Amino acid sequence: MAKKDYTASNIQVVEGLDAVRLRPGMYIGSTGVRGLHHILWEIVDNGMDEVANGYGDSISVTVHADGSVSVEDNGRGIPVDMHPTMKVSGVEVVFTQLHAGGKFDSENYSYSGGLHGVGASVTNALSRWLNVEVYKNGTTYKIEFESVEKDGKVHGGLVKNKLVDTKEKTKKHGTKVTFMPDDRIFETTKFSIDTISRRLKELAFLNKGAHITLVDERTSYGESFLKREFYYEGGLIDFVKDLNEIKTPAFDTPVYIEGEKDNVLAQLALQYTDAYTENIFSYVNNIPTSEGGTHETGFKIALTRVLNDWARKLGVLKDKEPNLQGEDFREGLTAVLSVKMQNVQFEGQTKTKLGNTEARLAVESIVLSELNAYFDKHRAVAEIAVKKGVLAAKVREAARKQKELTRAKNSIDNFHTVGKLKSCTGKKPELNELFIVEGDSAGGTCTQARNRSFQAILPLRGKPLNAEKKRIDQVLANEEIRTLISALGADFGKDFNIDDLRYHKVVILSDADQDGMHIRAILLTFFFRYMRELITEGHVYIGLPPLYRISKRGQTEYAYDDAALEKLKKEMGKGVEIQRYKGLGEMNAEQLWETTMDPKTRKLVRVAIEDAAEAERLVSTLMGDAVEQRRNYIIEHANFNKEDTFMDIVNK
Ligand code: TTJ
Repeated sequence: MAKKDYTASNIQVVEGLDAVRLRPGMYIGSTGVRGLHHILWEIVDNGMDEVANGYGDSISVTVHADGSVSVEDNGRGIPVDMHPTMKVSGVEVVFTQLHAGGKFDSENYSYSGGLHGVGASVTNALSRWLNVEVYKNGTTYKIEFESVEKDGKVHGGLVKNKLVDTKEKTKKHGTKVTFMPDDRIFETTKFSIDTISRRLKELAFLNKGAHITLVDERTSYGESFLKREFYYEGGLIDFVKDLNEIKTPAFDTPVYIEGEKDNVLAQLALQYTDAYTENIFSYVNNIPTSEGGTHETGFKIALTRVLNDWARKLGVLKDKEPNLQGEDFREGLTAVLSVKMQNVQFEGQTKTKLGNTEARLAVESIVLSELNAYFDKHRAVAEIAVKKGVLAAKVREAARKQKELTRAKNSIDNFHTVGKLKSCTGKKPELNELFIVEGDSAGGTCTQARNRSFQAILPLRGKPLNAEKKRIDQVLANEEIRTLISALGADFGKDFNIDDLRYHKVVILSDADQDGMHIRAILLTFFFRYMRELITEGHVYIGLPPLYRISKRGQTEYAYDDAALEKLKKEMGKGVEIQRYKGLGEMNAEQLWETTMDPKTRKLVRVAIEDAAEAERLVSTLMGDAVEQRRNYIIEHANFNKEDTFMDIVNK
């Protein structure tokens, strides 16, 4: 950063931001990669807000070669004039006052609420340096902040330069913020292009017409840097189409409605597909609300009412028949709900659940009237939706009967697992591990190899069925699946209760071949669809058996991939004997314990879902009908073991 303007008169120590540096976790959750991206979202969201409010139409994010990032919008520019009570410029207030948000309300020069998070000052506090350029009134203004180290400590927070009129004339208008995340705070300061891309794409869907650009100057192809552009004319309609890309929609164009009530603006796009699950993605002020909340509740209530009314209007439901349940109208539904409002209150474990009661009332009323109006114009769509609901209700009834039947047969809860599950002796679920093993023979070896005080083995015979392609009653009819459900002890679907889980580590152990990969994908799909928390709470793991055994005169090593094999070959020199394992079955109990089951030496991959929309797409791709896409996907991501949005490798 340029230091030329520093003189005693125009530098000043920023106080108050020390609190953020002292306890970063309190403000951004963590100092890992998530926290790192959080300080970027803080800036991006502010620029995006300006665009979303119609004061600009583009925003660009550039990751520079030195690891810093710039975010630029073409909005009005943060105010540069003196704040009436704080006696410093608006820009300074935004970047130095905690809880000041990132924007001002232009009318009364008060902070505008509505944006999530903690404000741009937190990004400033957690950066080595940050500078802001404001283009306004034909002039470029600039202010720079820097953290200064003294005796190994960051001295008094940040040092800032005065806001200066650079005397540079410009026709531009807007705000550009560049910052370097502080490597003394973050475990990593490397921004992920995939993570940024995903968020910018989502923002482009949520704000139709916005031009969003991402440039990565760390990656170049010949002369040009990596560049991605996101722009969707259709907004939420395009979003739903994208989510359903590889599914089979029940009608061509997604339903789209919008409306405003009591200062709550709601936009909604939806489309049914032939899938059996419901996929609702909701947002408040562009922030994903993955735990749902009042706006989602309002939408669901209204959808159920409108469709029940139409079911009667169209004669699909007779007068004396009872109303259908909400869930019946959400089978195979893909919907995106985006709400914009003031004074947002977030609740829930991860603060991603909207709590404002007024949002429920407003969304309910908007959806009631607008969806009715839409169906008046598109009766065929109403009819498809209603008929799907009726079918879903029938299936639900069949599943209930099937479940009761199963329960009756299972008067002892463990009926299905007797003779199959080799349970462990330990009684503490936190310590217990369940290995789901492909095939009876590998299951037998695992049973010999295991430490029975905490490791249980469940061999699966043949392939369990693909949960993605089956209705719930068919899923339940499958013996292998029922065995699995009763072994885990926590029920499934709506009744799934993670507190009853008998094993806190559930390890899928299958061969490193096509078949093994398929079984793994099928099990993951089942968990994703019917026990999602098992994945989101981090209980699901994939065991990594070694691919090679390399031995030489009494010394034995294992390699888990080809690179490791090459390395070992070099290290061990000539005269080594290499055995390639084609499956778990080729290992004896001792080898299996040592390489795959012993917590001290084994490798496990924890299955993680970073992003719900991405995971949804991934699972549909892998397990749905779109054979071509699936093949491509499997080739691209051939081993599930690579670090990727779905998985995250842990060694334990
Ligand atoms: C507020 O009302 C007067 C005119 O300017 C409005 C404002 O604050 N605009 C604004 C802020 N546009 N862009 C920002 C902004 C952009 C980035 C990239 C980062 C931050 C913290 C704010």
